[in-house]
Amino acid sequence: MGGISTFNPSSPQAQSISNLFVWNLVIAGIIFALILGLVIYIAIRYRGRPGVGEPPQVFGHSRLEITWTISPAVVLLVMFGFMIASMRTADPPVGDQPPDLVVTGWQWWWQVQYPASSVVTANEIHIPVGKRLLVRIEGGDVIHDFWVPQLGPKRDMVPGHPNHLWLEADAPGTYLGACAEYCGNRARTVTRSPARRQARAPDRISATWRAARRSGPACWRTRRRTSRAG
Ligand SMILES: [Cu+2]
Repeated sequence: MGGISTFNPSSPQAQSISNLFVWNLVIAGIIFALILGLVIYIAIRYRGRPGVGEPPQVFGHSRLEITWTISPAVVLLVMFGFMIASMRTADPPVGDQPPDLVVTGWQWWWQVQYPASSVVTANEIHIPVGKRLLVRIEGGDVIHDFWVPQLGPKRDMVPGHPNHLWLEADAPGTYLGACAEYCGNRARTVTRSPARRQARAPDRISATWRAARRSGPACWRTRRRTSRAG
């Protein structure tokens, strides 16, 4: 699956979010099928027929009412458990650790700083495979929303209010990112290949995340040609 997609996660963070989505979808699907099935069954089984009078009216049924109160509460508790597990993986505490990368959103491009080496790039981030990096997320002008669907969660870039995000890639490759909210008339999500996108710049906000096989300081990657995921 190419382009921007949440269905082929490539990091533990994105995987945990994907798992959360799938489990929520399964649970919601079961509930949907159960309710729809019961509605259809009841509508057919107890439909009005000629010559049949009004059915007996029931007011209050403690066991039924307790059941339909406790069941959704249990389902919500289970989903809450999945969510907590996902948050622990996708969004662990930052602590006092200095950021490996500082990404600032501008209209309409990403500024990427590598504090360890003072290297600054635009729109492309080069990171080593299998290393969890702490990214500080900043907004330069208006509010943007940093998002690389295959690598992790979205994070708002609010001017004057830095956020943090853990970024990691399981395999070498090119991962497209986008601003995930409306920040101006020229901000659009990127679904094109880097080559086509460059041909169409600068009217699209865009970013490319390359992950290289060798581990090492993230800034090294800016000077190497990286292999594409096969
Ligand atoms: Cu934006």
